[in-house]
Amino acid sequence: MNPIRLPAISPEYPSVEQHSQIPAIDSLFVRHPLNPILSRQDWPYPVNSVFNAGATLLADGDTLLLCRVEDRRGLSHLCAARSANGIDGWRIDPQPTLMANPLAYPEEIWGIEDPRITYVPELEQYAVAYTSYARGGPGVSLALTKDFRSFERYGVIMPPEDKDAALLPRRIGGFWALIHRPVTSFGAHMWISYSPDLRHWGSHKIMLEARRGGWWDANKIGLCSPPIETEKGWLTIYHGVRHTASGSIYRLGLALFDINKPDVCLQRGDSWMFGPEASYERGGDVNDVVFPCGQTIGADGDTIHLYYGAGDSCMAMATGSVRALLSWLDFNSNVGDGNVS
Ligand code: BMA
Repeated sequence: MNPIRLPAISPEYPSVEQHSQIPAIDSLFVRHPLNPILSRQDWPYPVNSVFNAGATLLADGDTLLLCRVEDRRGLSHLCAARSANGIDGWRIDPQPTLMANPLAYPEEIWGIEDPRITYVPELEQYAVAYTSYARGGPGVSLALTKDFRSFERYGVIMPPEDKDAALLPRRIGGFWALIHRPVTSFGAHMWISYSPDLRHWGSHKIMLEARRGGWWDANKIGLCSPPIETEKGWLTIYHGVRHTASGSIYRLGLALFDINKPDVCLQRGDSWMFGPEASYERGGDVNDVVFPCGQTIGADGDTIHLYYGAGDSCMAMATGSVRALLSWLDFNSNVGDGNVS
């Protein structure tokens, strides 16, 4: 029998002096006082809920949220909201921006969900990776757009069961790279796949595994917002799901991947660093869910505006710092033992 390996607390437990420099876990992301920033009451047409929006900064400086909007049949479409400050004064498209089109795309018969937006300089377009939902389960679809008014649809690029996908903003070793979360008999883990043309995908590699047992990310994990490119690597926020007697809890963790080999995990936080606490996160159509699909980075290159769906009902925002997240990871990650599950 193999010896039992206990997860270490930290590679080197910090000294008292170092301790004062470690960002406190509860201050890594600070909720905006105006939360929730968007909900169904704001919508120009009748809907059930507004959540899990992709986010980006537009060329004119506006923040765009491409929201998942669930109608009162229970089916979702995407609708754009634009704001000068990313907090209020939202201008919401008067009609759905991107609707499921099941005649042309039967994989969308039960709607489209959870978009992640990546601006791709080489294409001078935004790539929107979203979940398309049909009888076979959820799959990953892709569309390109210049303006969030017209879209070039690529259809399903990863068959069911797969979701939580985002494109990296540039080629890696000459190939486009897509992070996604297939579910296999082996579990619900994060994978990365490569393509020469955004249509044909291969060289699939596992990036990060769900842990097991009592861990907060024991039952499923998936990418949240698209990774942030930093000089230390791809800084990546992911969600972890823990099943409990009263349902699932969706919380957020942090990992850092090699800039040239994004399937190589350099650091992974042991603890979750943001979880459902506010009333709009603890109660909703689905309780105890924080689910970011996008962020914008401030003009200082450091401030993160993390946009997240709360309780599958509304949109909220929390502010963080790239530097603080990287520094927290330095003291709170264990790649070797962090994968002990
Ligand atoms: C996931 C996705 C998300 C949703 C979350 C919590 O599987 O379907 O859209 O927010 O569950 O219900």
